[in-house]
Parts: sequence; C-alpha cells; structure tokens
Amino acid sequence: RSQAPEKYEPTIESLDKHPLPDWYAGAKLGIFIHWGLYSVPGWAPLTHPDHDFSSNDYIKYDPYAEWYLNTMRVPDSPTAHYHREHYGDKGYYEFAPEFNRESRKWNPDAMAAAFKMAGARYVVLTSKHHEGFTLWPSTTPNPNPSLKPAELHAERDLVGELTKAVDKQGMKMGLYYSGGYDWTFNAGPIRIASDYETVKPQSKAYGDYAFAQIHELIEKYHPMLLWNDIDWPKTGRALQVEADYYNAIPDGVIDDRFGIKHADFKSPEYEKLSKISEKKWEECRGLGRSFGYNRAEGEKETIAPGELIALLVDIVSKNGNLLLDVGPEADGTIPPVQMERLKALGAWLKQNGEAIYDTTPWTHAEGKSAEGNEVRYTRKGDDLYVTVIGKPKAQTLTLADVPAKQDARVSQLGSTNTLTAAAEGNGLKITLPAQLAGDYAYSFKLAGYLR
Ligand code: FUL
Repeated sequence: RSQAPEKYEPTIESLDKHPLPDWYAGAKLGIFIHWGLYSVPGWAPLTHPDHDFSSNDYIKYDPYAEWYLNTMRVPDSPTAHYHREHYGDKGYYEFAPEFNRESRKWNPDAMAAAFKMAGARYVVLTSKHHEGFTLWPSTTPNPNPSLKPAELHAERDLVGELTKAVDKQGMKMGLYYSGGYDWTFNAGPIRIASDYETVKPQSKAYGDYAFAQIHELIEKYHPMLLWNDIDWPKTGRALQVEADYYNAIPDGVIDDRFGIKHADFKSPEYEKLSKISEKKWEECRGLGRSFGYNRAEGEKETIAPGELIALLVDIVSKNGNLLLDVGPEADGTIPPVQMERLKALGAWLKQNGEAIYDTTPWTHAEGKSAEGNEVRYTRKGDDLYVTVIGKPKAQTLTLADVPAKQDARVSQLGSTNTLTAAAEGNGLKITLPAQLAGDYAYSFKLAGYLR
C-alpha cells in the first residue's frame, strides 16, 4: 500500500501515489444505473447478443438502448425504423418533457433499498450520458443554440436525491460522466468504427464545459467513484481534474477511462478476465445486453440467476468487483426481470457473502474438483473459502489443489453443519452433508487453514 501524499499534483507520478481504498477493494458488488432521455423510448434491437464493438454492423444494430439517439440516425437501422413508426419525426430532445413528467413518480429511497437488498455496497449513476442531458440541475451553460435548458437538464435533482438515499442505506455513491462523447457538442452520428474517434468533441468550449461540470459534481455531491467514459477531452485538463478530485475526496476512486495513464481500477465491459489481475478491476455489464432500459428484452436476454452468481464469484476470485447495471424505465421502475435477479443475488449473498465481501484472491482463483465441479477460491486472514459453482455432482468434494492438512475445520456458510475433511493424496477431500443449504453456488469455509 502506498502512502497518500499530503496534496495531489496534476502529474501521473503524484496521482499514482493514491492508495486503493479498502472500502472499494472489499466492496465487490456495485449497481450501475443508466437512466436518461433514452429511457423514454427504451428500445434497441436484439440482433447482436455479443458485444463486438468495432464492426460497422454492430453500430447499426447497437444493442445498447442508451445509444438510441445515435442509432436512430444510422440510415436504415432498426432503431431508425422503430423511431419513425412510434414517434414519426419527433426530435430526440423532445423526450425531455416526458422524462421529467415520468421521473416525478420516482422514489429514490425505494430504489436505494432495492440495491441494498441485492447486496450492493455502492451505486454508480449516469450523471450525463453521451446524449448530453444531465440528471442534475447543472449551472454550466451549454452553448448549443438549438436546445432549451429544459431539454438539457432533469427537472428534479436526480443525482442529489439518489446520493442522499444511497448514503442513508450505508452504501457509497459514485457518478458516471461521459467526458468523451457529448452529442450536444458533436452530434455525429457514429456510423462506422472510424467515427468513434472523430465524434469526440475537442473544442476549447467543450473542454471548459466538461471541466466545469465535473467540478460541479465533485463539489456538490462528493462522489466516491469518478467513473468517466470514452476518454477526457484533450482541452479538459484530465490531470487537473483527477488531482482536484483526490484533494477533495481522498478516499474516492477513479476508473481507467480518462485516457491518461492513471487509474485506481481497470474497467472491462462485457468481458471477463481469465486469471487473477494484480491491478484492481471492475467488470461492468447490464443484466441483459444493454445498459439503458430496453423494453424488447425479457427473460431470455437477461442473465440467469445461477449464471449471475457464478459470474460474481468468478470475478471476485480474480481481484475484481462487479458493477452490475440496471436500466430503469423513465419513471424509475426497475424492470421486473431485472428485479428478480437482484433478489436472487441478494438472497445468495445473505447466505454466502462472507466468502465474497472483504476477501482477497488466494494463490490461484480457479479449480475443479475430482468429481467434476468448478470451484473458485477467496481468502480472508487465515481463512480459505471454496465456492462450488452449481450443485455438487457427488457427496464428496476432492480438491487436488488445496494442500492436505490434518484437522481441517470445514463448514458451509449459512448452515450449522460442520463437515468432515481428510487428506486425499496431496489434496483435500471434503464430505458434504446429504442436504446443502441454498442454491446456485455453495461456499465452504476452511477456518484457519492458511495459518
Ligand atoms: C460504454 C458506453 O458507450 C455505454 O453506453 C455504457 O455507458 C458503458 C458503460 O460504457 O462505453
């Protein structure tokens, strides 16, 4: 652990002295929220189940509903057709009155309670996505002459209200900000992969705007995560932003999407790591294929509870956190298929959370029992945790990669059973009870095993 400096300077060297805060390393689960004007139409095609960002066909059939404004302007895209059919020639920013009307119904305390129930320790909200609409009453003037203030900012202070509700639940609040794209400054559209770069506004006016807005966010809401996206404008003084942020919130964390060489964590998207990463990382993905609300998604497009739990266990064993995204409807309702997943995850964590929260990776993450079960390892102090993915295939669990030890004290989390274990060759063989508590994945504690 590095020693935090007295004051951070706008240099990579100084920023790199920022120690990774324990709260973030131990949190393991955060909830991401993509909420904005795109939540009103709430639609994207289901053509591409995977996320092969660089193909031009992917851009035309983008499964990300929060990209609606872009995709509707790609000629002949399904989103262009959908928009024409449902809204005629209505302009995208004309969704603002409906968004404002609908979001009046939103109950921030109920939303925060749902995330707490799911077992999350932090929340990250899109304060401004690529569309440029802000979820707080920003005081930084937007020079776009074709948009009225009411089309640029939410009527309620959604950022402030959620921050309060999340704090009350004892979770940490973070903010996403799209520094790289702002379609009120450079409207694009992005049609082919080479447009990804050229549609980033780099004017002095935009750099100043982004700089002022992120300082508003820092000063007003004290976000514990500063989650920028798509790089920071070259004119926006990224190093200064990060130094100012740490000086205001020394215990906060910064992602790796500012386009500079400093980050508290890496942020793979719909992409798992295959082994333990020394650098802290955080996987982000939607419960379905999109971050923003997509009304076309249902049961089939949404990750199954067992897969979701296996994903979390896998990520944590490799030094990651999971930033799991929900896409609320315009009125703040979390779609029922997504809510069900949050409940399943919460119930599982209630039973098995000891093997997840505040753990660190062991010497290796993955293993397979002789009986054919996938397992993942974590540790805390002297205790080793083994989590079996899926139902055990036999009444024993033989782990060749857990060094044999006499008098192993093995128990299943969330049950009062003490299990027996014995050396088996160089490994360990655990005998399981006839009935295991719980579902989907089963965590076992080997107390004091690493002493
Ligand atoms: C991406 C964005 O383009 C997506 O819309 C989403 O916000 C994701 C977290 O980052 O790069």
